[in-house]
Amino acid sequence: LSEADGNRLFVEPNVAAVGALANLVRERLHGDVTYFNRNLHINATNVCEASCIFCSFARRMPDAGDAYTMTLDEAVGRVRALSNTFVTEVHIVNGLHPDLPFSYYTDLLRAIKNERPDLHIKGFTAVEIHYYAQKFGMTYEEVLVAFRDAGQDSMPGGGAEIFAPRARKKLCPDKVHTEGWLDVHRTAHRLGMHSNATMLFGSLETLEERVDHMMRLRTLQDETGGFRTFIPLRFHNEGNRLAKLRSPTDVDTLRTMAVSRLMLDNFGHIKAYWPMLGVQLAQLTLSFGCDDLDGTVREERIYHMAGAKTPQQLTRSELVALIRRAGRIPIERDTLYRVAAEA
Ligand code: V47
Repeated sequence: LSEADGNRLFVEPNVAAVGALANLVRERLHGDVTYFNRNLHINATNVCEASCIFCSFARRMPDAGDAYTMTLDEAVGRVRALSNTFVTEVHIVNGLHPDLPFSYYTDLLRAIKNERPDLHIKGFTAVEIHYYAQKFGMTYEEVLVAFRDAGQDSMPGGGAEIFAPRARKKLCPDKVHTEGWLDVHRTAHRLGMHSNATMLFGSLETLEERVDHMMRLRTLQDETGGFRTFIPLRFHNEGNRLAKLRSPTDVDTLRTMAVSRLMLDNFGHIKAYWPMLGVQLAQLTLSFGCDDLDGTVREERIYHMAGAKTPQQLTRSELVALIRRAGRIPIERDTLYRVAAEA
């Protein structure tokens, strides 16, 4: 599909038809299968130098009342607490802390691997990699190789926001620019690492800028083939400087999922990240192009601080039941979509 086709899909009045087209592609690729995993999230610090106007999680100053930075022991304690629990993945995303040494991150990776060698570490967004490269005078490759050697297995898709310069300048003026974000992922793919990509939708971007975002990802994926999953992230408006904007409607959300599935023909998976959607809407997305619900999650901070009313975690049996109720077949996967256990 061309960029013009993408724009047309966003304004086509018959949203059900757009959804049906996306469902066709989704079922061609995955049949009724819907993936989920058992994972945990660690946000080791909320101290962040960046001033993204949509963010409710970051604290600019390390001494702000509710700023926190976990000690290595505290962070590893999150993993240790699950030593008798089946989990396959830890998702690590942190603020851009101005004072932590490079060794904080490599020690964190090593300590988690040491505690649970079987756990896949999907950690550090392109924004973080770019920040450390600048701060410590390293190339993207040097940071990624050091992290990989310390235990990083793949990269999450965060920090992409909206690539179009007009919107990006407003949303996140002082974090990695579009070319940098793409180049970190290009480098990771070259080193043999897989990664995901996100899009923050429904704040102040235009519909054309959403399509532009997808086109840029599709082009890089044609070049490298290293992306696993695309995750459209629905904007939440509480506790940030965009509080006067409404969050996107459910219909807009379903349409955005569907257009993503249709435009990103070279992405294997479209993920409906349930903590930001709510369970019922997440179920509906499974007929609008999505084939993955992420995981059990446990303790999510970024969305809950922005007003998400979803639970902090879902159990495996809750995930299985909600996928079955949506008429799909649940498959528990690992991060790389290998079957971890059949539900
Ligand atoms: O990059 C921050 C987003 C992202 C808000 O790779 C917001 O599997 C909406 O990237 N409203 C981080 N969104 C989370 C993320 C992610 C999540 C789940 C799975 C994966 C994966 C990646 O959260 C940020 C930003 O785009 N975000 N604040 C907000 N108020």
